[in-house]
Amino acid sequence: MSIDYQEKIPNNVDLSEDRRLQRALEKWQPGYQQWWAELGPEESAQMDVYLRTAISVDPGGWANYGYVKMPEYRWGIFLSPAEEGRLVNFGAHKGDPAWQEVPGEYRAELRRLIVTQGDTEPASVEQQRHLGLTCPSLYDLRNLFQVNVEEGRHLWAMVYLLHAHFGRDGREEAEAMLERHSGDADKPRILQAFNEPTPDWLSFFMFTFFTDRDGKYQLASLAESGFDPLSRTCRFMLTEEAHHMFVGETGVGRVVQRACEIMNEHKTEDVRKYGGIDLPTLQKYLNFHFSVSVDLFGQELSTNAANYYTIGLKGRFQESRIDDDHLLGDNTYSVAEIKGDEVVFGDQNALTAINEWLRDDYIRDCQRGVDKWNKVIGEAGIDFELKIPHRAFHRGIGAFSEIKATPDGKIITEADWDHHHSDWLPTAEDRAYVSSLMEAVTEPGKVAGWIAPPAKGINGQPREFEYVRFN
Ligand code: BYC
Repeated sequence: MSIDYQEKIPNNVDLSEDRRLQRALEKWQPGYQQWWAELGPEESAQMDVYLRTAISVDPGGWANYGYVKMPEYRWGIFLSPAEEGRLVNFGAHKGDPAWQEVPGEYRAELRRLIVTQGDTEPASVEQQRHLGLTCPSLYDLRNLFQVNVEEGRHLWAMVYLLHAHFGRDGREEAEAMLERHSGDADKPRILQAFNEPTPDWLSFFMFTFFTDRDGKYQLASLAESGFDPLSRTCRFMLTEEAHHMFVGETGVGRVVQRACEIMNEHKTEDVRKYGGIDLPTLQKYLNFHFSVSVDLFGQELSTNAANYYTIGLKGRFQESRIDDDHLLGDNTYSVAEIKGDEVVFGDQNALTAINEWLRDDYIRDCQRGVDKWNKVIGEAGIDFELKIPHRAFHRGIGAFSEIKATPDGKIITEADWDHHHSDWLPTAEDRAYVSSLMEAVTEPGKVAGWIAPPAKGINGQPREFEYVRFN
């Protein structure tokens, strides 16, 4: 399925056959471009960036690499190929043909899911807009920009659904995507993690590891949707998302590696003295980004989530691979809750526990990445283990937002929390230290002293390739 690049809006949905829709999207396009110019990557308009662009949605061979000025990036609408005879595969409509149009009775729920998903995409671009000025290498700068243009495209993906399937209120929602802004006092982004600043590159790598991974799990659940256009859109988005998590995993991995090198070279734990980021500081950043990201799965017990499932709009991760009836009427699921001053697990109705189920899948996936970082530490012969904090730690959503807990999951008093939280979360001083390391390194092949060089270049290019030209 090739993509039509002759069109003003590249697409593989035969946009030119639907003049009204095409005109509506072409009307939205200048607002998007203006938003990119104002709130996209700072001072980047003149740069030539070695980016990949989708040229087809077929597996393998979809990406084309070349220099692009970001304002000229060909943002467009790409859906994975339709699966003939696809059925709704869970909930009350299980076995019905998947919907090609919005089922009228579920319009509000569907719109809400699409708007929440869409809102995160431009939010992340806004959060990361200053980072280019302090890139640790051209390789990293290019990766940041690749992530940014793809998040921009993910906004297009959701705006297309709103325009194509929700009429006037869809168009209004599409406008509102460009009116809310990350951290804005009056019109903030919808989910809290997307209102937190991403002030430095360590935060960026943690964000792409932990928060983009929430994106993976949410998109995978929406890819199961009985609403076929949403499913197809999300399936293609997932192929792009994989690179973002690669950036996070290898980014943090390289910071870990550099810390270990400094420790071994100088036989010291005082990594900061030699311009690195010490492992305890990495642990604090990890604690912060993990806890903010697990909030994104919603409440442990959610009637919203049960409803989305029952009406066939949002499934579980890899729904069809799960061996059960895909209705979940009588099933139970083990959910963490507070009993007295302890966190215990108890069986709950599986339908209302869908958010927690997805959170569990997510936590297991995070652990796999953290294990890789620990392998780097182990291989350096250093006795230290990075740990994912307990799900009760530092929560803003759900049952645990009512209490204070240690990273091990022990419930503590407010006074104990006040006394200890600076041991667990980055302090102003930690952030100031990390921020003091952020200075742009823009000579091809050179890398800042706080991070190890990447294992290899992009698309078979050498590490010293000029991934960004400043002009
Ligand atoms: N912040 O019943 P509950 C990505 C609200 S990231 C603020 O548990 P539900 C990306 C909730 O709205 C993926 N409010 O909620 C990553 C509800 O409000 P009402 C984004 C929150 O609906 C990196 C109330 O609390 N995609 O793609 O089951 C870079 C009760 O909660 C939050 C999606 O999120 C929160 N964290 O679950 C770029 C998928 N959590 O009804 C991109 C679509 C809950 O009382 N969204 N609330 O007014 C959803 O599926 C659901 O909205 C959620 C929440 C899973 C987020």
